[in-house]
Order: sequence, then C-alpha cells, then structure tokens
Amino acid sequence: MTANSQGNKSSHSEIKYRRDYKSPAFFLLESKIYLKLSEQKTTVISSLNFKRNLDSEELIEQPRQLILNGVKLKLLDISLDGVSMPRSSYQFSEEYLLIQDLPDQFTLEITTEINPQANTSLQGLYKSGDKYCTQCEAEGFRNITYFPDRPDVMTIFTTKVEADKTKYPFLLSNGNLIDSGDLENGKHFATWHDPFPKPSYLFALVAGNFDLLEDTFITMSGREVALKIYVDSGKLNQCHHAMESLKKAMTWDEEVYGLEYDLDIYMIVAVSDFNMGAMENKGLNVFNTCFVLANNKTATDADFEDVESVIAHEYFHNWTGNRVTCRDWFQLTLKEGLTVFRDQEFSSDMNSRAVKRLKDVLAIKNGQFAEDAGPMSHPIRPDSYVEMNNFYTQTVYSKGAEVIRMIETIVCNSGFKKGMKLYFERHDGQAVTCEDFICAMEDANNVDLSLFRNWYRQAGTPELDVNAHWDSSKGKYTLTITQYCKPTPGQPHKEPFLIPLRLALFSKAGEMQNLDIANSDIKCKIVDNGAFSGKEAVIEITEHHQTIVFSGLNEKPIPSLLRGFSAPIKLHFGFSDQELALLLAFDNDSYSSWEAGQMLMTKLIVNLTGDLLEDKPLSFPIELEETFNNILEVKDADPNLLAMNLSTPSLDFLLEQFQEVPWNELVNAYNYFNRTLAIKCHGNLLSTYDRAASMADSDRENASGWRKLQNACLSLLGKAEETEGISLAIKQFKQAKEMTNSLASLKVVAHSQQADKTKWLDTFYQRWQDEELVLDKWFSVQATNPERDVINEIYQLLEHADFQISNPNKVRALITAFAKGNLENFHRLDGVGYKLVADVIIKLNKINPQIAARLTSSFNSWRKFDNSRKELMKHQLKRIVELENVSADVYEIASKALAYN
Ligand code: B3K
Ligand code: ZN
Repeated sequence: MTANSQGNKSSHSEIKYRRDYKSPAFFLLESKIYLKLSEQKTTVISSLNFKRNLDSEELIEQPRQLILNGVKLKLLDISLDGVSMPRSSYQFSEEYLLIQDLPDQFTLEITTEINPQANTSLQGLYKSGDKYCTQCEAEGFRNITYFPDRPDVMTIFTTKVEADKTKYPFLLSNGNLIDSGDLENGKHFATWHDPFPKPSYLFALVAGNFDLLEDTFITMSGREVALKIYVDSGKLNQCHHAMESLKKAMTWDEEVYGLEYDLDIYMIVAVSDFNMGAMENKGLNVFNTCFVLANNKTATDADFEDVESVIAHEYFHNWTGNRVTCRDWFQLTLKEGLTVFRDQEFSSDMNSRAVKRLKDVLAIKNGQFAEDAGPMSHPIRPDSYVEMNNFYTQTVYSKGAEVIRMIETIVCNSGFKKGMKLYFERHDGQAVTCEDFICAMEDANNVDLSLFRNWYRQAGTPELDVNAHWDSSKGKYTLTITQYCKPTPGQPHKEPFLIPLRLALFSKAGEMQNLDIANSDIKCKIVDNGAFSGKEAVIEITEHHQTIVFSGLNEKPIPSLLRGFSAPIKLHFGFSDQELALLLAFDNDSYSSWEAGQMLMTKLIVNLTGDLLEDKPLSFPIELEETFNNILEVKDADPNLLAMNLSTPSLDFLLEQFQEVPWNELVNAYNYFNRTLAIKCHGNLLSTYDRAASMADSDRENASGWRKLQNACLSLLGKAEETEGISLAIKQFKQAKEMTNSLASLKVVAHSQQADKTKWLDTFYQRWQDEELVLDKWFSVQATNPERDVINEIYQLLEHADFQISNPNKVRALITAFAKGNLENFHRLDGVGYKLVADVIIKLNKINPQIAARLTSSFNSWRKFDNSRKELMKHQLKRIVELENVSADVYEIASKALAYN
C-alpha cells in the first residue's frame, strides 16, 4: 500500500522538500480577522490586504495566482475589493483556495464556518473544557480560515472576537486591546491589535471564564508591562511560581542579552487539553496546565523546575522566534535549538549549572541518540517532511541546542553575544534561515564555520574512537582520534564534523596536569584563566583521523575527555575500571565524573548480560561495591550531584549499546545489578537517606537537592526487597508534607511486591481526586509498575472515570509512560504490551493524529530486537499503517519505522 492509495491520505501525505522553497507570490500587509464564536458554527470573516511580491524577476514572470491554505473549512463567501466573487472565479479543494488574475494590490474578504466543538485534533480553534483556545503552530491557522499559512508571510493582525458574555467573559488575542463592548443577545466583543508583523502560526485567541493573577514588570527602559496569568477557577494558589519565573526570565534576558519585552501586556493562559507543553503566541502564550500550575502540595521539585524553564522558554521566543522568525519549517531549529539553549542557560543561572547540564546530557543520551540511530533520524535542519508536526523532535530541539552550545564554545561566550547582537541587528522583523544565523556568528567573530555547517546538514551521532600511547622515556602522551558517523536514512556517507573536544589530564593522585600540546597541526585553545588555567583545553577535531601529542608529563595520565559534554557525540576510550573509579572520585568536571560512573555501571551490566547468555553465574565485583560505598561516604558532596551519580543507566540507554539486544538477559542483568548494588551499599544508602531527610528539613535553601538525594537512596533501596526500602517508603509516604516525597515513596511501594500496595494507591487517589495534574501522576505510577499484571490494570484504567483519551496529558500519563517507561512490559514476549499501545494509537488516530503519531514512535526500535519481538512489533505497525483512515501524521512515523533497515 502506498501513501497515495487511499483518498484521505492522498495530498497531505505528499513529501515537502527544503530545496523546493520559493518566496511567496504575495505579501500580506494587513489582516483583519473577525470571529463570531459559537460551539458548532463559528463564523470567521477575514479581510486580507495583499500586495504582489515584485522582489524577484522570477516571480514577476509568474501568473498572478494566489494560493491560500485552508483545511476543513466551509467556504461561505469571497469578495475582492468589496465585490462578491462568482463561484467560477476561484477554485478550491480540501486544502487550498486558488485565485487567478489578481491585481498588484487588493483586499480579499473571505467568510468561512468552522466547528470548534468537533475539533479533537487540538490544532486550529478548539474547545478545552468550557473555553475556546487556539494552537496554530505549525500549520493550524489553515483550520481557522483561508490564509497564506507559511512563516515567511508576516502581517499585522487585528482580531475581533465576539461571544456570549456570561459563558466567555474574557476574550483575548494577540497585542493590545483597542476596543470592547456589549452586543445584543447577551453577547460582547473585544478587538485586539498587534502592532508587530507576525506569521499566522503565532496567532492566538482565547475565550472563557478564568481566575486571573496579575502583576507588573518594569522593563530596563522604564516601561510598565502588565503580566497576567489566566487559570481555571480555584487554581490561583498554584500560579505564583509561574509568575515569579516569568519575571525572572524577563530580567535575565535584559541582563544577559540586553533584550527587552516589546508590548505593554504579556498574557499566559493555562488550558488542560494541549498537544505539547506551551506555545509562544505573541503576547498571549497558551500553556498546558502542567507547566503553569505548581505549589508544593501538588507539584514535585522537578515540576517546579520544569515550570520555570518552560515559562522562560516561551518568553525567550519573543525575540528568538517571534521578532526573528523562521523562513520555512525546515529552519525550525533556528528558533527552537536557540531558544532551548537560552532556557538551559537561564535555568543554569537560576539553579545549579552542573545539575542542569547533566539533565540536558541525559535527554540527549537517553532519547536523542536513539532518534539519531532510528528510522526518524534527521539533521537538525531536516531536508524533507510529510507532516511538520512530526519534526518537533529531540533532534531539532535538544541536539539543536547542543549545536548552538558548540558555536558558543568555538567563538567563546563574549563572541557568541556579539553574534547574537548582530543577528538581531540584521534580522529583527524578518523570517530567516539557519544560514543567516551562522553568517551572523561568523561575521561578528571573523571566523569561518564552513565545516561546522555539517551539523546542520548531516544526521546521526558522530563517534570518536580515542586511543592512547604513553612514552615514558620522553614523557609524551599521544591521543589518536578517529571520527566516524554511521549511515542514516538517505545519508550513507558522512563528511567529518567539527567537534570541539574539551579535555584535561589527571595524575593518579587526582592532580590536573599542565597541558603542553606538542603538535601544531591541530586547532587548540588552552583555557587561560580561572581555576583550570593551563590545564584544560578545547581541541577542534576536524578530520577523520587526528593525533594530539602532550609532552612534559611525569607519569602516564588519566584523560578526562569530552568535559562538560562539549559535543553531542559518543566517545569511546578503553578506560580501565580503576581509571573510571578514579575519575568518578576526583574529576572536577561534573559531567566527566558522572559519565565515569555511568560507564562503570554500563560496562558491568553489559558484561552481566553476556554472562547470562553464556549461562555463567552472576557476580558483583567487590571493586564496584567499594567505589559506590566510597562516593556515599563523602560527607561534603553536593546532594544533587550525588543523587545523579547514584542513578543507574536506564534500560532505553542500555538497549542502544547492543546491535541486536538480548532482551531477556539484559533485563535480568539490569535487575540483578540494581538489586545487588542496593544490597551491597545498603548501610551507606540508609545513613545517607537519613542524613538527606534531616538536611531537607534544616537546610531549606538546598531542600530540593537533599530531597533528590533522599529519594535516590530510597529508590535504590526499594529495588531490593531484602532491605528496609519498602517499610521506609511506607513511613515516608505517611509523613510526606509535600508532593516530591509523597510521589517518590508511592512509586517505591506501588512497584514492589507488597501485598497491600493498592491501599496506598487508593489513599493517594482519595486525597487528590480533584486535582487533574496529580491524577496524571497517579496514572503514571501505575503505568510504570514492572509487575506482569500491569497490562490488564492499564486496560481497566483506560475505562476509569478520570481517564479521557481526548486529553493528551492523560494519554501521556498512562500510555506513553507505559510504552517508554515500562520497557519490561512493553516488550513482553507474548506481545500484549505492543497490542495495548497499538490499540490506543488506533483509537487516537481519528481523535488526535499528533498524539497518536508521537505514540507510534514507541515502535521505532523494533529492529534491535529478536525475531519474535520484531515480528510482533511489525505486526502492530502494519495494523496501524493499514488503517482505513490512517492520518498523515501516523502514517509517516509507522511507514518509516517499517521501511527502516
Ligand atoms: N513552538 C511550540 C511548539 C509547537 C509544536 C507544534 N506541533 C512550543 C515551543 O517549542 O516553545
Ligand atoms: Zn520553543
């Protein structure tokens, strides 16, 4: 079956290519949109003032034809410069409206009708509960009215909203409120004008009844900005953290980049039904409630951090995304990679930089690397797509941010700021490309980033094989580096990447060595100030093979490589266990030290897997036991970092270490490892638990770090029923005063073999049944239960009164949590895990194709498994692609997965 063999998929499963970009034939000077809201029959009257694009010869020769996008619209009327157009003068299909022979400048007035109530896809205009809201990125505006729905058409919007006054007292849109008033029949209206030209994807409209938290912010030039957060009634006591985060973000962007907010009002609306985290619509952000609402009764410490970072991310888009936007969707990383980089830096400045770095590295290693190695592998700037929404990926976002970080490493922080300044000077108010960004960085710093551009062109994770040679007679240490990148779909051969490799050398006693680099053929910057002056370097790897020679050394050093995770690559070096233990203990780069611990654990789990394959008895090396007991005994360790060092590699990371994964053995080795580690360290884990719990009470400033350590110990203890882990968890659950401790302990109990564990789940449910977001946690705890009867439980939970399949948060809490966080059961050999997920995808395909497509990616790793599991997964993927009404979103993911070799 091909994508085109079924009517519904025909044209929207067409592939779009980056190379086909053409400038728009018409610019849009002004757009007036008038929406008369009604649940099933909303009328949209758009008055669009077009002007022909005469900027290029090529366009001048083209016929004067205007193509507007429009999907699922009922066209009622079109008039050209005030004169109604006869039906014969335009053509329209399911997706386009085409008008020929137009003058150079004209106004089109188009009247359409839409049904927001029936819109369960949550793009375009839809209802979330009793509120109207919109989601237009990437191509949702075309579900509202006929429009040039592409990011390089920027226009000034004036939006008039009309609705019932009692049901919808607040009528919001982008920009400033310029008019409002009452109308007949209990209706009222509001008119908003946004003075900043913007593409349609940044349009927003909200109507409903809310509780409102208000504040103000005085910008660096002394302007007062009204800050408003709109939430469901009764939730005001959960939005103060969001407001504080917004003010911090506004201050940070002024201080760090000199960027000031531009409108007089900044609004955030929280809605329950939302496909992703949040949306940066100009002046009117729409947020998923889970990234706004937080107080310590209902939200964990991690939730607090997420709210702060997502609020900041959307705010930062005002400059990187809105003022300077993308020319076309292939350039998405231009705004997303850059804005993720900016929010990472903000969070690092607000909290612990080291911990934030590790969290971001984990996202790359546990998720993005797998994406790079699977059927959806694409460069951060993709070359083609079928459904753009499928390309809001970890590659575009997180790897995109790593690419920006590497530019910062190459041109230094001050050079990066200069580049940003030039970028805004050149492109404010424009829709531009990744190339424009790189050029601004080059021109501001007088550097040549030609080779660096391969990060934008090539998919896949580059790998470095590093070998060392020690010449004791000359005191010379030589590193030989080989660079390669495995083939990815459509890219069998890769050019070398420019890889900034940060490194240092340690003596066995843990002393950093002075770096004397003897060869002159490599580009190398030795750090020349601060604590690491002369002892840390950034080497630019630019070729397939390179050698670095260090001289003047007294002993064979231990290299600390890829410090700070200076590039999103895999680095292979034959460290001995002893060297890794030393690095874990004394490396002053928290990434390299953490990575040493992760490598130690990964090596052992992989070896144990091999032992199981060969029927050998399992044993836990005494050295490793000592290593982990030693790190637990360091009394002045940062609790956050210690907690990170105690977290064992995840199964999804481990499975990527195998070409073909021996799944049963890996899972058994993994469980044996966790359980044995807990038993071997149980004395120190218990005392660290106690110390951390009491510090969380006394050291309020670092309370969240202490809780993290406390719960890392508890989680590990919970893996071994022989320890006191479970009783400790029950005690903690009963005493918990806030959500972090309550949830962490509930997880331990609910995932244990305790006979009465449902009692604790019920207690939690009773306490929180009226808090939607807390119920999501309750669903997730059950979905991730490693016990075998979880599948039946999930089928039952799908019928639970508090579960709605139309609500993406619920689907993520129950089904995504299962498919991505309960791998033991997802990959059950009887195939019921796969069937469960496919059953839900099939239901969701009709309701919400975007969420269905995300879930479909759970099958992306099928090729790594044994034949039985391969067949079972392929069977489900086939069930999905062969669906009568398969959406383009789902089809793209499932068909690529099936075709992947
Ligand atoms: N720009 C939005 C994401 C839109 C996703 C569309 N499928 C949120 C963000 O990244 O800030
Ligand atoms: Zn973003």
